[in-house]
Amino acid sequence: METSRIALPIGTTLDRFIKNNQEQFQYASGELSQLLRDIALASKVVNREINKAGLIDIVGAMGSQNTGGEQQQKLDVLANIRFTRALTKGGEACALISEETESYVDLNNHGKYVIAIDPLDGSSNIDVNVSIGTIFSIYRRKSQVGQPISDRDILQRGEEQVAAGYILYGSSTMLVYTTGHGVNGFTYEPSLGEYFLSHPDMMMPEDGKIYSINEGPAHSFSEAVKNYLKYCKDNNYTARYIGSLVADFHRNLLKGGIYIYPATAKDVNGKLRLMYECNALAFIAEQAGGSGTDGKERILTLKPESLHQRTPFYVGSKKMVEQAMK
Ligand code: AHM
Ligand code: MG
Repeated sequence: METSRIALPIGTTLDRFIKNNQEQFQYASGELSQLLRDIALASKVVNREINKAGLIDIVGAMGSQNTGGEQQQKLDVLANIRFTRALTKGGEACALISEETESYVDLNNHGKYVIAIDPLDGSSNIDVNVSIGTIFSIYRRKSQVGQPISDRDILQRGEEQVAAGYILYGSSTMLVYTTGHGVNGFTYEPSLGEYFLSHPDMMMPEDGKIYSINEGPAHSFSEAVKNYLKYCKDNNYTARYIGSLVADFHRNLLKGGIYIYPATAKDVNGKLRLMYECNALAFIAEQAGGSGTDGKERILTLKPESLHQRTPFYVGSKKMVEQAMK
């Protein structure tokens, strides 16, 4: 059932905002709201740890690798533990898909939701005090509660997300999320330990002039991508690339822009993961008037075949993505 958006003033706490908007959600029984609160709580703990990163022994590599063969940072592992713990205690989720674990983790089999999360994205930026983020997608489980979890629950298309969001640990910490009724951003006030509504009803400019891409491997991009980059330069666009997906996406959401991680000769499906990086951001982009594609198809209609599947990713202002696709 579609209900109209309830406008709340800037400064409204996240808790109140979630509660007041609960009836927009078709299964409004309070569990999704609780899940969002659990994620927000874990993000506060992670935020606290990130802020102490230089002082205690939590910077640097673990000496282990994640499922994609990338070096795990100590904070990657810590953040994964914090989110897993919060979601386990909360009891609303039956399964957790994480960048940091090979297969999904069973949580409470009576939970109605499946969560996909990148607990700490851009973690190679931790040691150098550059913004990093958490990305999450929430799905309704398909099987009956109490039944065994199956691929049907886990490998859902992005268009089946019931909520998605990210936390940006930047010059201030922000939580941005959607439940399919627009996008709202909340800024964390550390002395009060609360998120407050600071960016209501976020809309991405329809067009922009910022392009964000790691051009290092440009020699191995397709001719189409090379042509688009030439177009950006010929039109005096501005290049901005932080190397933290959440931070690059957030800037483009506010200012208008396109983020591209294309296929390369080394990574034929690109680098980013469909289930816990691209789906959430594509959903947010669309809710804010932008779009997200793999170069051929809308990200949200791609059918995941495996948990850690990668995909090329073009996301941002609608007209810029359209131009890139030309
Ligand atoms: P991660 O999940 O291992 O942190 O990798 C994802 C990150 C994104 O945040 C960022 O946009 C991208 O990798 C940067 O990759 P590159 O260094 O190849 O430009
Ligand atoms: Mg990541």
